[in-house]
Amino acid sequence: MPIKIKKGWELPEHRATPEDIYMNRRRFLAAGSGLIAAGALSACDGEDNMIAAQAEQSADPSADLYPVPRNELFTLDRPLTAEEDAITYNNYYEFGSSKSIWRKAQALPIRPWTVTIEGLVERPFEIGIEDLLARMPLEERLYRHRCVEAWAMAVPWSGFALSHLVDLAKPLSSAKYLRFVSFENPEVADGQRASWYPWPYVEGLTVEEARNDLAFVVTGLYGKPVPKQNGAPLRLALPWKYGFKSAKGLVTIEFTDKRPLSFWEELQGSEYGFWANVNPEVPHPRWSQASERLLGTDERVPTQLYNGYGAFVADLYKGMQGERLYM
Ligand SMILES: Nc1nc2c(c(=O)[nH]1)N[C@H]1C(S)=C(S)[C@@H](COP(=O)(O)O)O[C@H]1N2
Ligand SMILES: [Mo]
Repeated sequence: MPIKIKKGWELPEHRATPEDIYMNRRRFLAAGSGLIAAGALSACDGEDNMIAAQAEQSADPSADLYPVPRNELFTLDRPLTAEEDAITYNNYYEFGSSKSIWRKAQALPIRPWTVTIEGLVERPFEIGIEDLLARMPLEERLYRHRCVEAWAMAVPWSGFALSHLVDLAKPLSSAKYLRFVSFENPEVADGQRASWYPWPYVEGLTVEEARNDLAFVVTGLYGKPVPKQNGAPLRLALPWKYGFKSAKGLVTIEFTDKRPLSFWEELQGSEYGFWANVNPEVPHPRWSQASERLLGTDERVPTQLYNGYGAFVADLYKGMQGERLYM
């Protein structure tokens, strides 16, 4: 790695708690009293943007699909994170390296949105987001989320099991991996004008991981379409892995026989690998992974192996001693 690039998540993350979460709180609550207020409050401060963001969410053509039935198989060991925290504290480097990108993310056009399925499949195809939503069995799941930076949340995602999308894609038996590619649009995403990042954002899974019950494609959050800052219209939720694996704003899924090189692995392979399974006993080279900070309350709780999801996924990694499974 010739150059060492400072990433947001290299900063001590307690310093990154954005004051604006608290500053936005009052107006956020006011927004609940009716979107009619949005017009009346159009003076240009950030708090009004929150109202605008919520208006966009309810203008989302998929809004009528939500809420969807909850799958009770997935339970939590902690309270849900407050919605306002989960949707105003984000990682989305396309829009910058700070946690406060939710305003900027509103610039991303999410309709029309086409997903391309390509590579080692019976027949490559493109599918529009509306069509995809209509074909997939939508459900809600309460999942924990553990960022490699050691903050964590617990949220109700809506979406569908990734295995359904794998079935739709009909991969050939030669396909061993899925390569997920996020949108590329530097005109609206100014983080993508920074040329030292290997855009677009790429992530990967084995086909076996993608077929695991836990692997989830997200289309909604808190019973509504997923906000742009959280990855609309389509992102992953892989709760046993560090958060960077759960790529947002997906436009392409390629089936391949080569292990994909992910965005962070390409930037800093000594610190961010392919497997990235959560393990409190394997520290990041520059910080401990033993505990995590809950968004909103700032409570510190112990981190669990596979983020507590070992019963679902531990078998995937049996007998893989040679691999760097936990970073
Ligand atoms: N395309 C894209 N996907 C991404 C990221 C990103 O920068 N770009 N950040 C990742 C990281 S590090 C985390 S922790 C989660 C954050 O998801 P959230 O903002 O919904 O909590 O998104 C992941 N997906
Ligand atoms: Mo993360």
